Amino acid sequence: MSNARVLSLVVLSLVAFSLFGCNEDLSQAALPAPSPTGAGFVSPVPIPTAERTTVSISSPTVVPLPPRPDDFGNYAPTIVEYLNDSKGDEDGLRATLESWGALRQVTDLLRVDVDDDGTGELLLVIVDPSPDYGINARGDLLILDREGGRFSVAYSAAGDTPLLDPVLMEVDDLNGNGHTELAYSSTSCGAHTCFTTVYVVASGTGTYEELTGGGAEMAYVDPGFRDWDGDGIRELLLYGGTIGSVGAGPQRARTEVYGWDGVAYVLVESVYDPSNFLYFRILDANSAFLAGEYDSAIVLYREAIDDPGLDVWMQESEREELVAFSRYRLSLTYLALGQVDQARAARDELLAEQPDNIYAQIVAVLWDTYLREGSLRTACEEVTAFAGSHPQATEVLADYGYANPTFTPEEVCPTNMF
Ligand SMILES: [Ca+2]
Ligand SMILES: [Ca+2]
Ligand SMILES: [Ca+2]
Repeated sequence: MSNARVLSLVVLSLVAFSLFGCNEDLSQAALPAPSPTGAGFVSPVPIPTAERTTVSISSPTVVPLPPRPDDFGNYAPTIVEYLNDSKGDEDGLRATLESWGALRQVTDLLRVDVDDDGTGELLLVIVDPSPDYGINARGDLLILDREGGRFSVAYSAAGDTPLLDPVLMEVDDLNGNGHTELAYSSTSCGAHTCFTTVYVVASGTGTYEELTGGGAEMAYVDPGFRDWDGDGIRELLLYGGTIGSVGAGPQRARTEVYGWDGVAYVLVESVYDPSNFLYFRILDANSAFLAGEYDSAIVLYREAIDDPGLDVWMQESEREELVAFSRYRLSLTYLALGQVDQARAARDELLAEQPDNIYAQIVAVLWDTYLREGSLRTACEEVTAFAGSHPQATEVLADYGYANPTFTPEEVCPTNMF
């Protein structure tokens, strides 16, 4: 078991102890975070903290606790000044921040070695307690380092712009490169939806470089680190993504997996929860088609056509439109595979079953051009031109809410596939 893991057990015990009310000071400090994403990974977190109680910087000097500055931008300088005046009085700092209302969790003030130099830094997650901000509490994550006997801000997550609703997630070697990283999140809420952004920062190298390219964001997310692919190194997983508004359209939750590529955390996989909406069967078929996975696309288009148990979003007329689109796409996909007989059968099925649908005209344009020119690319260009002058062609997939993709004439027959 790694040192960090041992230490994480200490803090878990500490938090559990406070939650059971056995320690008055800690239970008072463990204030509930006013975060709408409070479920899940918010607290407790696996953070090595034992140094907080085992390492003493020096003999503190008793100085008066500073009053809360009016401007949140002055919190950090005031904290640094207090630490220098008091010669590093951590208990006094905790009392100060609690008196300000700036600490939401007992684990929001830690002594932990984030830069791997063998000495603990002070890690603070603070918020502006102004009730004006509510769930969008303005805050910061600070690393205060001490060199030459003086404290200074080694890292500020907020920088010039306050970090909304900050939550510390991890202090650990997350990517297995032998150096410690910090992971934290920030959540901001609009009228309908809260978005959480997760940041990973290389702290053990001392550079405090952000490793996710500006943050990994998702709506209503439950973020955490877990070994997704079984290689022994944890990935960043964001699960959620649904938006709290009817206008958003039909939705399905998804898991986004951010993996370490040796330089940064990059999105390596996006996996949707199963959904019984016909619309999503079409989207999955379209994705398979665009990926050149024609066999999968055929299976999915066929399901969309043949399975009456798939749900429509608003009205039954969607089924008519989406089935016609699927029959057209089935014919196109078989053509892409060079399976002309099956392609013709799909075309004939559409012409026979839904002769009045716009996609009966589109499949006719496709085939007329294909047989005349012998080029699927040219046929696709003709379809694109036709779709550009017939809005019904794109309306079938364009009206599923703002959480879902648009659909353009160029997407009716993706010419660049051929
Ligand atoms: Ca250190
Ligand atoms: Ca690392
Ligand atoms: Ca892994």
